[in-house]
This record gives sequence, C-alpha cells and structure tokens, in this order.
Amino acid sequence: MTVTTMLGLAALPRLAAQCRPAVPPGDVRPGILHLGLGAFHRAHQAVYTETAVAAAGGDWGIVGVAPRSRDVLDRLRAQDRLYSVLTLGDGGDHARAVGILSGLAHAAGDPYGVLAAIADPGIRIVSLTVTEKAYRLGPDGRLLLDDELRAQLTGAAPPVSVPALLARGLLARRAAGGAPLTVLCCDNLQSNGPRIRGLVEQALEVAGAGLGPDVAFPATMVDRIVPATSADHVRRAAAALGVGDRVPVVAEPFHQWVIEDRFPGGRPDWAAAGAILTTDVAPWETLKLRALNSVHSACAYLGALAGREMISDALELPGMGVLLRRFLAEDIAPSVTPPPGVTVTGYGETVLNRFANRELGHRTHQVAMDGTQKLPHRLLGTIADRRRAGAVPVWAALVLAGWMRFARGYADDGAALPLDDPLAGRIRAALAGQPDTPRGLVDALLGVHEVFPAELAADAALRTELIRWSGELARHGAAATVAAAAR
Ligand code: CS2
Repeated sequence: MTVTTMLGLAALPRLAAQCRPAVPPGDVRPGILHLGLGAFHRAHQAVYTETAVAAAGGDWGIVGVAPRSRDVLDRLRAQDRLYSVLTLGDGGDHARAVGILSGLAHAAGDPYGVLAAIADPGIRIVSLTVTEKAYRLGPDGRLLLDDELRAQLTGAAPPVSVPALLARGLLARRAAGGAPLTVLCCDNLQSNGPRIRGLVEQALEVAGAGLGPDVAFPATMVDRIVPATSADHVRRAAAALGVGDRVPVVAEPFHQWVIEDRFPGGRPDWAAAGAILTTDVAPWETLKLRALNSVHSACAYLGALAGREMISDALELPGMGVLLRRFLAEDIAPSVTPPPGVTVTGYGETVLNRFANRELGHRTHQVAMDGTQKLPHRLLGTIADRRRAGAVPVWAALVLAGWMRFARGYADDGAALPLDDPLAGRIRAALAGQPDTPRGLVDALLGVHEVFPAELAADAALRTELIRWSGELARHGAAATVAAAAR
C-alpha cells in the first residue's frame, strides 16, 4: 500500500524551496479576520498578505471564517491550516504552499465566537469574500430585510448571516473599547466600500444603534481568475508540490489588487506584494466589472447555450472574438472612464487572452451561476448609462438576452442547464406566468423587480432589442446567432 504524505507542518521539509510558504506557518499573529474561506480568497488576498508580511513584517495573520459549510475548514485543520496555490498556464504548473492562516472559525456553528473575534483589538481588519448574494441587497442598494434577518440583528436569533455578523460584531467591538477597524469588501460589487457601509448602517439601525467613528470601509478592486478545483487539479497540485493536498486552489498567473488606502487600524504592506494603494478605486472597479466580468458572463451564457463546457471553448465559437470586441468598443468603452494610461480596448485584449487560458478549466456553468446577483453590477450599469446617452447597447442586450434564455433551463440542444441562483424560484414563477415566446420571456424577466430597476424595465427600446435577440437565439441557437452577429 502506498501512503501519500499530505501537506501539513511535518511535510514542509519535503517541499522544494520554491514551494514552501513565504512565512513560517503559525508564527504570524492574527490581525485580519476574513469572512469567506472560498478558493478566491485563498488564491488572492491570502497570497498578497503572506507576500507582504514576508517582505515587510507585521502581525497580519488571517483568521479564516467559513460562513456555512465546514468542509474546507475541516480539511484545512487536518493540514495545520496549510494549503497550496497551483498556478496554471505559465509554461507549466507551479505550486506554492501558503502559511498565512493563523486561525480558523465556523460562523454557522459558532457565531458568537466570530463576534468575539471581531471585538478583539488584535484584529484590525475584517475582510470579506462571500459572493454578491450574501449581502442581501436589493436593486436600490438597500438591505432586503425579512423577519429572520431582523431577528438576527436584534439578538433574537443567532447572527449567522453576513449583515448580522458585521453589525453585531461591530457592536461587540464597541462594547469592548472600540479599537479602530477597517471593513474591506473584496467582492465584485459596484462601489463595494460605500455600499457595504450603507448596508452596515442600515443593519445597525435595525439593531437600534449607529456606526461608530473609527470604522472605515475602503473600496477595492480584486482580480484573479480562480476556477473551482477539480479532481484533475488536485492530482496536478500533488504532482507539482511533491505531497498531497486536500484543499488546493488553482489560479491563473495574472493577479491585480487596487485598494483605497484608508485603514484606521493599519494594514499590511500590500504594496510590497504588488498591490496598488490609491485614493480612488472607482475607475478600476468600474473598468473591471464592466470590461472583464460582463465579458465573462457573455462567454458563460452564450457558451452554455451553445453547449460549450469551458470559458476557453466559448471564446472559440466562430465570431465570438469579433462580437466581444464590439461589445467592448461600442457599448462598454463609451460608458467607462478608465484609470490614466489604460484604454478599455487594450484592457479588453488582456482579458480575452486570460479567458483563452485552456489550462484553467473554468466552466461556463460556474460563471453563469447567480446571474440575478451579478448582472446588476457588471452589465446593467452599462445598459443604463448607454440608454441615458440615447444609444441602444446592442451587444449588451444580446448578453442580457443570453442570460434570459439560459434562465429557461435548456441549452440549444435541449440539454438541461442548471439555474443556480438565489432567485431561481422567483424566475421560474415569472416564466410560468408568460407564454414561452421571445416576447413572453423578456416581459417575464424584465418584471423581476429585484433585479431590474423600474427605469430599465419600462424602457421600450431596450425591450424591443431584447425581444429581437431572444427571437434570434430561439430560431438559430447561440452559436449561429454569434456567427451571424459578428459578420
Ligand atoms: C467571474 C469572476 O464567476 C464569475 O462571475 O466573472 O469570478 C471572475 O473570474 C473574477 O472576478 C476575476 O477576477
């Protein structure tokens, strides 16, 4: 029987020098509490933080909090909180173990332990990657309150949701002396800093309190493509590392982090790890959401309808490259003011190159999930801005029509498509109330007011364009529609 050595403190001497953590695991005292132990955090902020601490020091170990599932948590515990990042597509597989996790916690199992950790003055940053839906925001940017959330906020129920953990964590911190704190949202929300500040203020209001003075909510733009880890990735990580890993994460070589520099309790020297610290993140954030994430969604919905499994396959649909470049140049560029020295089309070329990375194995269905939560931030702003300027954003409308058709639940060959979305029930009910025609589809979904602001839902020119594209997609399928549109 062969016994594979698994990653853990005892296995570190077996790793090649370039695969070892940049800091001695367990040595760095905690300074950050991070909500959301998913692959993205472990391949992005955790790596930046470890590199920063290795270069410039500081007590900035990360306490990783899993909001719901214990799965990753238990596997990390079994490995002394070590995991590896496998970088794919840069002339071979490169693995590096990361040792910056200095603690682990489970919000659903021990919410009061998480509140106590937020109250601890040693923690000076609470960061988050919990995905769009966990913030429970409506289209007006306000918190969608229900009885359960109210109970969590007032203390009648355990605070297991993100808004409740934040609001009650801040109250606990104030009661413990109120040391300065930064709440750093690292999710793909437009204006993520101010938005989460508004959410916390509203949540505190329900709890009968206000926001204290020493809490900052800087905005940030995070970027790295991190697909879900597959069984093949696990094998490749073990081969590159030389020992087994139960929780590797995989990522593209590219990574970027732009951070508004407002940290009342201090911060790691992330600039030493290559992050951009600035006073104005907005141009980066809008550029990334509109010129990367929306193009990703275009590949996901049109690709999934055409039966393409991976984002890189979707990009190879005849005409797709031409169509996406038009989307970038004609709809997105006029609605975005990029940071100095950057052009939308130049940025878009980099994005298309990154999406073409076949090694990543990034599935269209993964990017397609949670459309109702993602599209308002990445696509609807472009559409609204172009409509206000008197233009009809033809390509953006095709992407939106692609999502609508995807939401019906069938690919063009009749195969089932998963509608993995917190509003799936609402979408199915809306579709059931209209005939299954292009017009019925568009009217049903534009009526989902949790997603579409009234201004867009009532826009006759947009509706006409959506019905036209839905008709094309219904008659010819996504592959032929893309090919014809690109001619
Ligand atoms: C993707 C993002 O799944 C998605 O919706 O568009 O996760 C994307 O890969 C990252 O934002 C890249 O930084």
